[in-house]
Amino acid sequence: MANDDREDWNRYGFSTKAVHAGQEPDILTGSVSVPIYLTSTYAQESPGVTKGFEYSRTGNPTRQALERSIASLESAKFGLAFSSGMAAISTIGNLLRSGDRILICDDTYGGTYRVFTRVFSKFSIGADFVDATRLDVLESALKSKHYSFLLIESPTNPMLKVIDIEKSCELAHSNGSKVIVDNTFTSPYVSNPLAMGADIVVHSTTKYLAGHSDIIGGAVATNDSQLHQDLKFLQNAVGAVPSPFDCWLVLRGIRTLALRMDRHFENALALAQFIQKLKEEGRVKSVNYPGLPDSPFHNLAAKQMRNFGGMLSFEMNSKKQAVSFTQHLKLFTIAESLGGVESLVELPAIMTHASIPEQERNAKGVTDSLIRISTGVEDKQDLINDLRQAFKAAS
Ligand code: P1T
Repeated sequence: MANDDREDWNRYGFSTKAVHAGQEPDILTGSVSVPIYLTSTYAQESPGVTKGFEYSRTGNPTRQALERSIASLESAKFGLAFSSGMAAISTIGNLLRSGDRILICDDTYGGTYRVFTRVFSKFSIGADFVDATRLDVLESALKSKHYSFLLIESPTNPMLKVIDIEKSCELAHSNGSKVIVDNTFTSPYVSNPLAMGADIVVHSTTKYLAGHSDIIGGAVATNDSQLHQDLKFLQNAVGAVPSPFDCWLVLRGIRTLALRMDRHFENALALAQFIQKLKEEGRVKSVNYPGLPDSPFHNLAAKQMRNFGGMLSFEMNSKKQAVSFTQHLKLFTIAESLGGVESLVELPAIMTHASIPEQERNAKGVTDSLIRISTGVEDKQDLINDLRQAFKAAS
């Protein structure tokens, strides 16, 4: 199919959309892989007469393909791509004016906490944090002040708490706030927040969407044409856009997203069950994974997620033991980030969430002995064996 032939991909299943939407054969050459348009500018027939593109910060055909793909995966009318997840979040933050406030779920990526408490705060934009897993607490926070936006992650990073997206959206909307859902941890295969009432979905495409730990990128999707116009204006005005090559890498990753997410889940569940047994033996303090039947978030997760995802965290008995455990792992790389084909392990208190003051971290359960795992797509028995030997060596 030629790429000006706008097929309505929404009639198809997720995997079909992931392979085809935005990635139709090139209309000029038939190229089956989306061409990488490495150009900053475009020849104009006469001043102001273009073929739809004038300058690559404003628009680029490879980026446009990615934006169409992301929109289709989130069943959204509009998609926009950015140079990082933080660039996408910061561009959304630029919708706020001095004096406005944003309410954010209290267990959130450290960079999101940092940009609102240390950057947007300089422009008198207020940020408050709330345990949005508790709807009564969320409701009274929403009523206490006017918030332009509620920003939530579900499951949260790194405690894997699940927030009721549909009910949060109802509460926010009835109190005059719009809802942004950071869908990075699940990917659009596992959860579609716009269908649950969210106004904006944001992604760090660095993670599951690209899937191979080789780029930094971000994306936004919405059905609201005013929000889309405002964000598109900011995308060009602020200029935090991805390179065409990075867009192409995300497009390539997206084609196998469904396959990878099924395997990430299968492996994460096996690891969580293994760690749960260690907890029963008293060798681990707690394990956070919504796929475990005794997780307090299990029923809600089963209702609003296609599967329980590839992320889990657990608390060991001491920081020393936690550090030693990570050092003894052979297949899990000690590294920040998540969502790649390879398994990663990290200590949020020292690594991804170090920007959150210690007292606040501890109050959220992000203690020095908390370990977070991003489960890769390796053979699950090899991963379990690796955990077993590292636990033994660290105890
Ligand atoms: O790293 P970047 O592409 O800018 O994305 C930021 C971001 C946004 N939202 C969530 C939920 C995230 O987890 C991240 C980045 N997170 C990590 C690097 C991490 O290891 O948790």
